Amino acid sequence: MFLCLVQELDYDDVLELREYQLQVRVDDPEFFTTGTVTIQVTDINDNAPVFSVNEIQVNLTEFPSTEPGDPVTAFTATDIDSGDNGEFE
Ligand SMILES: [Ca+2]
Ligand SMILES: [Ca+2]
Repeated sequence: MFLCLVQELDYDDVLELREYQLQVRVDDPEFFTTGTVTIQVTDINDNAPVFSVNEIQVNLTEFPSTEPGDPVTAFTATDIDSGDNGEFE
């Protein structure tokens, strides 16, 4: 006996389940037994991090109004993968 997937699994889709519990049953002519199959979907690193904005323009004044080490700008990025798969630098 075996189970097979009928559709793709997507851990990162909030509309999809991350755990499935299936009740299974086997019969012979006189008896049967039942069991539970629990399937847990695990995340993989299948999404790239994305910037909060696609382009940043910065105007800086030349030295000596600015110096090496001065902050230039700040930006953020996110990654919808979970745990280590959602880490970036
Ligand atoms: Ca993922
Ligand atoms: Ca990722």
